[in-house]
Amino acid sequence: MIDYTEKIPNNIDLGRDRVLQRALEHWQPAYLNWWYDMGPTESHSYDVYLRTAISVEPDGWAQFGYVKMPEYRWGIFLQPRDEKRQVNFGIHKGQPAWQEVPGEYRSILRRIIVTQGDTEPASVEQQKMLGLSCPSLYDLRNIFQVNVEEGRHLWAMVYLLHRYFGRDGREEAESLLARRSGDTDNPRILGAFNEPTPDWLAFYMFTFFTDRDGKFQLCALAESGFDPLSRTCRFMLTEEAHHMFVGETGVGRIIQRTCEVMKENKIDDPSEVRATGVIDLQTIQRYLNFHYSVTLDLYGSDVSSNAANYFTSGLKGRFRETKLEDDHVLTEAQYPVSEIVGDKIVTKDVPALTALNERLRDDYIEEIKDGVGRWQRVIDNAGIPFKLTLPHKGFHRAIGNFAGHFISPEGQVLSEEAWKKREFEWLPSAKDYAYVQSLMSGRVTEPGKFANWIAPPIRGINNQPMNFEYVRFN
Ligand code: BYC
Repeated sequence: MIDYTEKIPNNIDLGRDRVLQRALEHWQPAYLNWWYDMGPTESHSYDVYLRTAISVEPDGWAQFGYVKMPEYRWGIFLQPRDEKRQVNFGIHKGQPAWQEVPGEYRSILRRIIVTQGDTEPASVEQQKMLGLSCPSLYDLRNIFQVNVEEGRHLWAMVYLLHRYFGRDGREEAESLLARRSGDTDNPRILGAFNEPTPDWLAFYMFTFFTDRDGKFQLCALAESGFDPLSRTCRFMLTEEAHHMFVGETGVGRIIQRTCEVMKENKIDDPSEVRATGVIDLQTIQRYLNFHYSVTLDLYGSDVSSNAANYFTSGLKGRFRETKLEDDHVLTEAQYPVSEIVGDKIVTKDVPALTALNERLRDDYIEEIKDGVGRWQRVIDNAGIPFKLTLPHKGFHRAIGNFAGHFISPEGQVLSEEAWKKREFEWLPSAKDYAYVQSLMSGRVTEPGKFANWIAPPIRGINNQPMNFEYVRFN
């Protein structure tokens, strides 16, 4: 059980490490200032029906109740230690898992933790304004839950920086509160975290596609030989599942509502569909293309010596590393990656060690396919002949072998001119964004009511009725 009477709730016996406790208590007000400044707009006095972790045990960690978000009990929770755990891959395979940072890997480990940590506040910043246009109290509560948990994930990484990296860790922790999503002078580290999330369709796409990158990266870090990182990520993963649920069901409910309206009115022309105040399936496809492609970039270059180093040193594993049946060293293995030769996409084998980013991206794509298949079923069940498709892996990429090339969603290599001509058949245009945002000009706050462009969920949060007052505005 977690003791919530402490200033910083934790299950790491923080009270016994005065230096660390003081450092974190010093960071805490800076974090709160950041939250007041960059957290959800106008939300500080709302009572929100949130879930809070009360223990790290798998079956009993969630407690629901009304909380004012600035009073949310952000804290430090690690999965319990397994004394027998080893480094399970790379050149240190078989050694006991590290409880302290191995000196020779200090700087790369810090870099991984900082990159991970940086995404968490970034996503809160990206979503800052969305509460003002929520489609229901249910959805408003869900975005707030996602936001406070991203805040906690920042705490998770800041704990590691403070506890294991001394002064430069403390400096990095401060920088995590100083960078800003989309800022020209001091942006967030990774590309997708500087893109705006301007509306709720973008938010649901983000939580479906980009939070799932979070899941896969956390799974890879949960395999780390640096045990505190592994234990932290394992607990973070339990929170991540809800974020992807919000994204998948959010997009699914938008699709469902569109299909209902198309059927009712016997229409399929996008402009007629728009005239009824819902989002046409073509626009949903363009948003999908955008969020999928910018998220694929988050896995880094297809061939990466950084990724090989992370693995060989035992710092970052593969997805489900310990379940894989091979030598976990990969000095001999090969892995296929794509590249462009002339006007063709060709596949060639490269040393598997250098292709670990690509491999994780491929694991991710498999899971994405299933989710998109579930959206497709909503359309099929309505009897509408429309196919949602995942664009080719090389479409609209800015990192890796496809960067600088112009690939169509079907996977043809085009000239820049030919691609640009069709860009807004494939990606949302300013007009698409303007239309989607025109539907979301105000918020729906009556309990049990939903905006016209989205279907209600199947059930409420924590089995509450649909007309439950998930947020009280005071
Ligand atoms: N944007 O060797 P490469 C989440 C840089 S999401 C900008 O391929 P590497 C969440 C790279 O830094 C998960 N720059 O890179 C989701 C490098 O720079 P230098 C976040 C990029 O290191 C929703 C250069 O390009 N966690 O949790 O193999 C809501 C060469 O690249 C990008 C992590 O990412 C980019 N997209 O791979 C909230 C895990 N990609 O050295 C939260 C930690 C690459 O030339 N991060 N670059 O200056 C990592 O493991 C790795 O840093 C990456 C990149 C997989 C991201």
